[in-house]
Amino acid sequence: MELPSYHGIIKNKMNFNNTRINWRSVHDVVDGADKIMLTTHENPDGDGLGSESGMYHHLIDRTAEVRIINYSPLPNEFEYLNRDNIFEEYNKSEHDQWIKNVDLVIIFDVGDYERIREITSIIEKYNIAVMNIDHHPHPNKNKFKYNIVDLSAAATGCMVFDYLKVARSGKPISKDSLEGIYTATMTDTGCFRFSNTNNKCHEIAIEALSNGIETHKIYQNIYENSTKSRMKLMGYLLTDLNFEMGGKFAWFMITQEMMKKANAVKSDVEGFSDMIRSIRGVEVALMIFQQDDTNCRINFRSKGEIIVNDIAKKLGGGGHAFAAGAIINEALEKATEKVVSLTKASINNQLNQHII
Ligand SMILES: [Mn+2]
Repeated sequence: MELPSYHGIIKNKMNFNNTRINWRSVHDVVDGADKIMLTTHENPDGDGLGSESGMYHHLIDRTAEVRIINYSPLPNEFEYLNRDNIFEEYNKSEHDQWIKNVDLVIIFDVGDYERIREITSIIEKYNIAVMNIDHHPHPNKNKFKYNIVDLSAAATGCMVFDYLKVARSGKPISKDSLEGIYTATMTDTGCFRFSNTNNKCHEIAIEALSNGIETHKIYQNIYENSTKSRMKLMGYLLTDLNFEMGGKFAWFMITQEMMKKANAVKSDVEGFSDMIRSIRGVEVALMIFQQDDTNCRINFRSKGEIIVNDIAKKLGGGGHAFAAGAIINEALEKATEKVVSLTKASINNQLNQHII
């Protein structure tokens, strides 16, 4: 049954699904838990990791047991958030024993619940209460006991900031927490450049700087840490860029062969679609990444005129209006054909509507 659209607390299911969030009620739930696990999606980004770290450093002083357990390992560029070795990579035999007695799992920035991968099995097996804190759209009918969604938040980290303002009732947010929250905000706004950047993002930046956080070092850790392989790969894709629709639509492929030639790994692929979107005249950038012979990951970035998440949704994925993605279970050629023609049709459609 679909829940009514006014949300709030419905029976014992909390559902702030893009409605005004009562952080006090959220706090009551979190504060009532003695054993909390924090997690985020596979291939985690600065927002997921920063949100976890922001929340962790708050909870560690007040919750009996709290751990961050992620499906994927911590990417190198975020190692600075891991001074206290707070990030653990999920391992069934090592973690399930602990997870099964957890009171509350908080998932950050997940977009789609399935993106915590295998961790869903243990959660469901022991029927553990899950809180979703996210700025991606979720249906009202979802697997979360507590669904806390704010689509207007530039980053999930901004929601953690909101939460801590209430949860700490006036006590300042710690420097360690702010480092995570700043990381989340900076990365999800493309360093305060994207259209989602709002006052709160800059308030977070001010608070981080006031607390002595060296924001330029965070930037350097994440963005001036490119591997040589990544640069090589960039060279390959730049020589093979495709422009369509008078240059409004740019797309490129990353094949397994290119990966091999560049000696690149998965994490080297991040950020390319943002880069291609930055080209003058390009409204939509699309990456098609051949993960293996039967499987491609696609990634859309839009400058803000063209909505791209409905194309991603059609292909079984999702995301934000202007930044979305999907996995297509097809070989590269077929996947490319499909996604390029769908995207062209969608852009055409939207441009025609704009004219009228
Ligand atoms: Mn995010």
